[in-house]
Amino acid sequence: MLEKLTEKFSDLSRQLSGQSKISDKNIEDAVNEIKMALLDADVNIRVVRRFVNHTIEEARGEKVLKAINPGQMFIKLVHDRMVTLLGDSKQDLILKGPDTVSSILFLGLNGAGKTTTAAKLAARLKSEGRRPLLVACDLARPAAVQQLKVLGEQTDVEVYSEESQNPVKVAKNALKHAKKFQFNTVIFDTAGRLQIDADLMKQIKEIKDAVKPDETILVADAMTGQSAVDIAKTFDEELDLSGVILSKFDSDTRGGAALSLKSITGKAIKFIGVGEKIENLEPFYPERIASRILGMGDIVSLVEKAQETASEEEALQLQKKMASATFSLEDYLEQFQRMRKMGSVQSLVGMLPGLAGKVSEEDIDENALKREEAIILSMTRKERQNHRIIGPPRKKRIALGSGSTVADVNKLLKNFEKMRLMMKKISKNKKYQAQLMQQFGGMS
Ligand SMILES: Nc1nc2c(ncn2[C@@H]2O[C@H](COP(=O)(O)OP(=O)(O)OP(=O)(O)O)[C@@H](O)[C@H]2O)c(=O)[nH]1
Ligand SMILES: [Mg+2]
Repeated sequence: MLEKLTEKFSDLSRQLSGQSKISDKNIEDAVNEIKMALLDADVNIRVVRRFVNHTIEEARGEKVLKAINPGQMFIKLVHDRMVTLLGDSKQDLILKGPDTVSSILFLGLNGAGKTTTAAKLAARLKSEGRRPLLVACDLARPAAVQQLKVLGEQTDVEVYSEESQNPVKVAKNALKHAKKFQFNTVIFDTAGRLQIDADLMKQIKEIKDAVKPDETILVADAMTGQSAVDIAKTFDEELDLSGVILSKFDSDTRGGAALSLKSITGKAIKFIGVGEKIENLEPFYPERIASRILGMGDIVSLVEKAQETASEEEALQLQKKMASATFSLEDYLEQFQRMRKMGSVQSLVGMLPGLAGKVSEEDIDENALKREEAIILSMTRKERQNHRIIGPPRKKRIALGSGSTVADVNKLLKNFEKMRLMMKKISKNKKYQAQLMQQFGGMS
């Protein structure tokens, strides 16, 4: 997913993050590289220009915090702009309450992934407690109804179909069926065409007028880059989309569609398809994608932390501690309690350069973190400040106090020790960051 784009941006972030001074010339060079990377990713040229201009402007106006080097600050700025490009925040489907029938109309070109995505979404909504009904309105392709039925069986979602050549009629009857049998979310799968044509538009308009959907969703193939955006624009002008699902995001190495779509069409990407399986549909989180692209979620949170919670002095001290391996369990505890306050489950580890993108929020086991916290809380202050004094009797006491085992305590101490060493090496030698963190990522 987005391998090519990520590779370029991660390289750039790595170069920049080591820079202690940022001059106009640096900025210009970096911005030029960003420009090339975005164009290479098939991002719309207007979007690229705007991105570049804004970044330069902001970089010059930015107040640099003492605790963060200017390179890191600049990356944060690029990250934020990228989040904006991707659509700011996650956008949910807007459906009615469970006692009323909501409807979702799927449309898009041939082979974009409508039918598969309809089934994926139905399965997802079902797991969230809604009662979905899939409707086969693609009567153009003989096998289409059958395809949906198979998917319906797989997901245990009922499929409404009729022996008819009139999709509008099928759609209307499906709504009646839904009311009668208490389905509350009706998803209409429609026929695609090889390209946008008047016939296709007319047919979908008729269906749309008949069902008055709560959501009109375009399914577009992410791999087609800018042409996915052009398609979205045309469909939106004709049919007023409420959102887009980018399918085949797993196979998209460049990311041009995702990065251009919001600015060009004003429509949000609500989900991404990340594989052929039913469960391969994910909400679209601009923040996570941007962090992944930059490979620098770490620096972003470091800067955010410095800006939002810790004072500049505190952050500086923390960095020094990391560098000299005097970072104690007490600091560790304080850090992740602070993170929790900020509503993020990302552990301190996730803040370290090179690990970003490798650890997603889903990977972090919240329970494991709570266990760790319980263990550290069972230590005395002295033990937290110097974990080396913790011998077998202390371990036993800590295990008892935290409802864990001596093995758990050992594991925590071992991991902490490794992390400290790693922090020291990393802070000293930025070149090896990625490499080291790779090892570290495989440790737990
Ligand atoms: N890798 C990957 N493949 C996908 C994804 N979504 C759909 N596909 C595949 O794309 C192909 C076309 O999917 P369909 O759901 O049949 O597409 P459609 O838009 O309904 O096609 P028509 O009904 O013919 O217009 C299938 O082989 C799917 O398995 C995705 O997110 N990732
Ligand atoms: Mg189909």
